[in-house]
Amino acid sequence: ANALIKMRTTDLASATLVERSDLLKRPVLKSDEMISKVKPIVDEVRKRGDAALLELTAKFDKAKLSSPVVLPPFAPETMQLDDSIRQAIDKAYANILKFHDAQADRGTLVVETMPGVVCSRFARPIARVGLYVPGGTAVLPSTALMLGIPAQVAGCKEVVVATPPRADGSVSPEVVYVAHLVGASAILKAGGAQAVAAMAYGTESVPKVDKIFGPGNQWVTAAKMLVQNDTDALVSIDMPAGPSEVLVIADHTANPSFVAADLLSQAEHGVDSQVVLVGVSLSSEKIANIEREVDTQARALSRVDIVRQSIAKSIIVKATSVEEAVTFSNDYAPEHLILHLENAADTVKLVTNAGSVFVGSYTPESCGDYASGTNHTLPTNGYARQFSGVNTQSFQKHITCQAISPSGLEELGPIVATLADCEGLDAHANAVRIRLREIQSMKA
Ligand code: HSO
Ligand code: ZN
Repeated sequence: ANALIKMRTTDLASATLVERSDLLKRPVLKSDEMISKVKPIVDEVRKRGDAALLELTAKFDKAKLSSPVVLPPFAPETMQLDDSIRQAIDKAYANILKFHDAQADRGTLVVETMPGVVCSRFARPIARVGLYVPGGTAVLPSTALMLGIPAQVAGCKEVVVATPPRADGSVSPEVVYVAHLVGASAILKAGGAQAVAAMAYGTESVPKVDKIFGPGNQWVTAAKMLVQNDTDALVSIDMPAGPSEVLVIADHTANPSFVAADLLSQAEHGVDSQVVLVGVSLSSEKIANIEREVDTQARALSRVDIVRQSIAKSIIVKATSVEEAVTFSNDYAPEHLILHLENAADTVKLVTNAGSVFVGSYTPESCGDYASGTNHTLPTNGYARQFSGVNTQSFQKHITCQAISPSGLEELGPIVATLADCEGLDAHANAVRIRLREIQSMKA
């Protein structure tokens, strides 16, 4: 227990291509194996509904419930909080609401592609959404805010907040309070694959949803992947989620204790969390200072046992320029990128892959995790290459629309008929020509 809490160090300059690509890898996720483990659970809930859900909740969460669902208005005694906590939640709610309200697509995009051919596009809310709020080693009311607020702003009709109950059958008052703030239509007292299945298929008491959001352990992630592929469930998911991660880029101006604190704030999430420090021409003295800070600060944390394991899997990478460091970061595509750099603001333009960026030494990731306004449900495991973090538009979908006038059809119709002929689709061509003839006869 007295071993140093220390990251492994590698030099980019001397790393081979194979070593470099190893550095970019995350601790392995065994998704196939997990999917076969969650399948029986998902099938049970699908077949036997509430009865299976209640049995599984008794088994996994040790909670004996008479009903898995709580409907609003939520009883005041179930959301009693210290004033300081309630005020902090209220402030976080206001900031997150402000940023996510600004993201809502409320307008209609209109383009007249040819005279008389008007194409448009507008957004509508996804009607029914399920928000998974993890329980387990930490209760995360912040996740309820991050998922509930964009759902509220988008105008989703049915918002189910799922979270594993405590052994006494209750839900943490913080989560109930947030569910109340965001106008949730139900709290589902269930966790894991069983909660995902209940929301994907619906049960006697749980409403079926159209899209499932939220982070979770391997069971939750595997269940989300499974139901998303079932055409009977007809449900989508926000993104494939993996263990949380951060990449910090630091130069000679960085404060070693801030850097260490940022690395540890991510490392405490779970034993699978990965943190990476990319140093830009750091002296060995500076690296030693950061390492000393990591060790000292880690020992004072209540979750030191988790941190010991995640830090052991983490790395320090030595780079010789900001460009080299950012190129490495872009290849890694981190969930969170923190820039402890002299020219942090200027460096943002070089970033091509990251879930969320934290600029300068006074911008800890913790602020984005809780209350600055940005969302903390972000792509992990390298998925920042092609996914955005959860945002208001994750709760909307776009509908396109068109309206063509007779003179517009005179222009466009022959083009369409030619293309339909070319594909051998006579009925398509007819749908145009029948109208063009009508237009001609009206003119005659
Ligand atoms: N860093 C986590 C979010 C979180 N942190 C919740 C604290 N509570 C994943 O982005
Ligand atoms: Zn966090």
